[in-house]
Amino acid sequence: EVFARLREVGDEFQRLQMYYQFGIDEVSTKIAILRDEFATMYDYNPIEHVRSRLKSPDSLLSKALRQGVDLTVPAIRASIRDIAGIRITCSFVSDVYWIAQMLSAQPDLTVLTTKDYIANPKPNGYRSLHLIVQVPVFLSRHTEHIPVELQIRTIAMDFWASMEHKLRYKYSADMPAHLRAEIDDAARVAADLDARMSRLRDEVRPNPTDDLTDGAPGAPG
Ligand code: 0O2
Repeated sequence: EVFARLREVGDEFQRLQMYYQFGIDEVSTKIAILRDEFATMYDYNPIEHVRSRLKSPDSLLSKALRQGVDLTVPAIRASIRDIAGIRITCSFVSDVYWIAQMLSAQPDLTVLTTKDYIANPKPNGYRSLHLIVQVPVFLSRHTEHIPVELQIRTIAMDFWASMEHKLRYKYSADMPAHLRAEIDDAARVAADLDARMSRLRDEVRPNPTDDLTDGAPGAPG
């Protein structure tokens, strides 16, 4: 009896993983299309790297336990929105908003939440634009609506976040004060670098993505 139940749960989780991978595949294709179209039409690439990941069963389980979510597939699906994650890295801040706007405007994507940690950085200096978008995945017998977490950021934001993540992981709760101060300072330097790079780029040539996001909500001036 117990064995049969365990097997059932195992199968359910495997199916869950597959659906979320399909969600990643759908949104990744959209990103690749925008990237290729832009490279062809404007000889300009607003996207530097794209990386995707499916949350591992271990980290899914520990997040569910941490948040007091019932350990059932429906409860996990309803409460944990970053099972599928895609991180997009751009050169310039304006490109970050451009990608977000292009994806949000697609009729089959529904934006569930937006967290703009660029306009409002976290207290530790973390900057990034986070969107949870829901994409339909058409299967043989039914349609699944899959949430995908997008983290869109510049190279400088990404560099800072990966360093901060490593240090936080290494020191967990007791980060020495001088490291905390270094991280704060590095966040300021990264934000300054983004501002300088945007100014330099504007000198070289107007960015094609600027025209397309002119007057868009959330797009910087
Ligand atoms: P991992 O290992 O990267 O997946 P929650 O998703 O519930 O934890 P919240 O507030 O709903 O938290 O989500 P939020 O603030 O949008 O952030 C979720 C993800 O953003 C994190 O996932 C990190 O990847 C990244 N992030 C957020 N804040 C920071 C930060 O201060 N430093 C760094 N380096 N990354 C950050 P996970 O699941 O925490 O980690």
